[in-house]
Order: sequence, then structure tokens, then C-alpha cells
Amino acid sequence: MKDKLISTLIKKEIKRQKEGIELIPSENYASTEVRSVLSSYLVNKYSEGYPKKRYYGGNENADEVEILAQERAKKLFKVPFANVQPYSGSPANFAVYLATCKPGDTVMGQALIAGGHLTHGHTVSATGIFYKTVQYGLKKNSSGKSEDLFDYKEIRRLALECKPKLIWVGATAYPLKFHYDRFAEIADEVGAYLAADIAHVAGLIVGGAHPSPVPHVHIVTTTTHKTLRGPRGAMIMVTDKGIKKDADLASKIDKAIFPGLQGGPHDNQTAAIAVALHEAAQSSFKKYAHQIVKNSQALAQVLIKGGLTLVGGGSENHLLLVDLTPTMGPGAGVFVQKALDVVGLTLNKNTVPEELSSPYYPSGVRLGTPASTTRGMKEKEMKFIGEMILKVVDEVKAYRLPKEKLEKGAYVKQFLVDLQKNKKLTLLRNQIKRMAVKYKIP
Ligand code: DSN
Repeated sequence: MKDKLISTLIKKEIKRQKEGIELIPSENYASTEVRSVLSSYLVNKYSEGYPKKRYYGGNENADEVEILAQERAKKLFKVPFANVQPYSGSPANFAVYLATCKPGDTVMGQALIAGGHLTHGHTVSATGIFYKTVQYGLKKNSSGKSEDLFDYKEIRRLALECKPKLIWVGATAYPLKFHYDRFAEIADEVGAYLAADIAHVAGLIVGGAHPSPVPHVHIVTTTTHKTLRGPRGAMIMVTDKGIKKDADLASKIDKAIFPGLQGGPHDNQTAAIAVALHEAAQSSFKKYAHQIVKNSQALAQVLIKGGLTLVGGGSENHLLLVDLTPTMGPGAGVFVQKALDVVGLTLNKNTVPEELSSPYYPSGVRLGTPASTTRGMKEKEMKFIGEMILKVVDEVKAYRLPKEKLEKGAYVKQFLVDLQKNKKLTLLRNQIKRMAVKYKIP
């Protein structure tokens, strides 16, 4: 490669990915084939419009690529309609608003602070700027056991009060299964569209490790690069129930994506989505999806045994949300994330239900098993990872985030200096590296 600067950075990133263990639950390793299709000659083409209805010439191959991706999505998710053009999850979700609501209409979604997504109506997102949004939270888990954290009585009360046009079900930081039928009862009662954002669990659903929202909701959105293990991208699907509610829903979704929100689709991305959908239809993917959950549960057991508090009392999917408040006080996510970074375990700080701190200094960390499972790691390796996490938490458990806003930055800066001097972390780093390099990345 002639561009030495970029080539050096890519080499460094490959080394980082190989020598560390990726625990961010929304990340994964796409197959070699998916990556190679992304850099194919399809990257050169413009294809505004939809198959057989384009605004540019020379689209005979792009048409076939997009039709294949649509057909594979429909078959895999058991839906009558799929739009495979969204550039990524956020535009896909925004297109759902465009298709179902007018600016100013009321919508409901799970609050970001309680594990929802920005695009489910947060005030800083365009979805919260152009629509009137009502947010629902989670119940406090008092039993310490895995239990559904949604308060359906409260969600129903809110829905009856605000009469939303659209209700979102789906999250970015929820460790348990969704009971889509309970949300459907509420949406049907108030006549709202119900959209499931399954970005995190799409791979678990098609792999048969998780229930599908398809019988219960009108619209399904998903990114294609998380548990589904494809390229960056997204899809919007309409269910039979959706078409029954609104015969024009599919064409409204198409129009919302193009020309509503986007220009030309990324044909290389569409082709890579088609490849990923083909991979996800194989029986080996079912095994993969089930192993993700087994690994997540194995990791949860080690962390619970080691004294950490897990939101929801454990994990039923690919992710775990650790509430560090009881161990290290409010705002401790930053300490654990940074310390784990030093040893080569990558995860992210995250808010927890009933957060006492802020999204920038949240009180939890979110981690998951999709990427490590792709590398072939199983329960035994999860035990190793869990024990390493406990050792790292032990190293930093004396730190407390100052309450004073102005003191926080300086305190974290000093913490980072301390981390670099910590010899125990260097030893753990070497142990993790020795283990990680045994497991190839595609
Ligand atoms: N950034 C994604 C996640 O990590 O869950 C959501 O957009």
C-alpha cells in the first residue's frame, strides 16, 4: 500500500484485534468473504432507486445483488418485505419515523439511560427533535434473579395517556429476552405501530437462540454487523401484521429511505449483506448463536461469583451489564473500562438503570460474547476472561469518582497515569495476550 500512514494504522489495528479480546457486545468479526466483497468493484457504482427502477444506467448486476439480499433477508427472518439499503442502524430507524409519523407526532421508546437507543427518541437525537417523545424505563430488579425488567403496567399507562403513533421495542444494553407479545398488546390497544429494533439480537433470532418479534410487531429494523456478523449496514423489514395494518407500509418504508433520507445505496455493502445472510442461514450459524448465549451465561456466573452485580441478575442473550455502584460507587464505569483496556479486554462504560451518575461518567460497564465466540472461545475461556476481569476490578476498586464536576477530569487523568505504572496489570496483559493469539480472527 502506498499510503504508509494509513497502512501503519491498519497494521496496528490488526495487532490490537488479534492480541486483545473484544468484549463490546455490538462488535464482531465479519468473515473474510464479507470483508472482500466490501472492497469489490461494486464500490464504484451508483444505483439510486430500487431494483428495476433506477435513475442511472448500468445497474443490471446491482439489481441482481440487491434482489438476492432482499430475498435472503425475507427467507431468513420470515417476513414478506425487506429494504436492505439503510446505510446503518440510525438512518434505518429514522426512516421508520418518516414512514409512520408526521413531524411533531408522539412516539414512545426505551430511555437511553435505561438501555434504549438514541434513535428511540432521545432529546439530542433527530428523533427527539422532530418528534414528541415519551420514554419508558426499567423496573428495579429487587430479587437479584433474572426477571423481566419491563413494567408493562406503566408502559401501558404511558401509552394510554400519550397515544403514540409509534412504539419502539428493543435495546442496546438489555441483558434479558424481550417479550414482544406484551408490547404488542399495548401497541394494539392504542393503535400504534410497533417497531422492533433487533440490532443487538438479530443473529440470536435467526440462529434460533432467541424469540423472534416477527409475529407480534409491524416493523423490524436491524443493523447487520452485530450478532448477525455481516458488514456495517442495516435493514428494515415489514411483517404480515404490518401489511395488514397498513397495506402501503412497505412502499412508505422504501420511499422514506430513498428519496426521503438517502441517496444512492452502497452496492458493495448490499452485496456483503447478502453474503452475511447466506452465512447466517447455515447450520453452523445456529451453533454459533447458541454458543454466544452459553458463553454469556458462563461469564455471568464467574462475575456474580466474584461479587459483581449484574443488571437483570444475569444474562439471557449475548451481553452483560455490570452495575458497579455497589462495588465502587457512582460513575465507576470509566475506571473499569480504562483498566481493562490496558490489559487488552475491550468493553464499554455504560449507564445502568436508576443511574446515579451521567452518560459520560456512567456507573456500569457493558460487555458481551459475540466476537470472542466467533474466534472459537467457549465456556472454559469465558472462565478465564471472567477471572481476569475480577482481578482488574480488584486493582482499581479503591478509586472513587469525585462528586465535583470540575475535579472529575483531573482525577481520571491521574488514574490513567497510575494505570501505566501498575505492574500487576502488565502481567495480566501478557497472560491475556498469550491466550488471545491462540484464537484466530477471520
Ligand atoms: N453503538 C451501538 C451499540 O454499541 O450498541 C448502538 O448504535
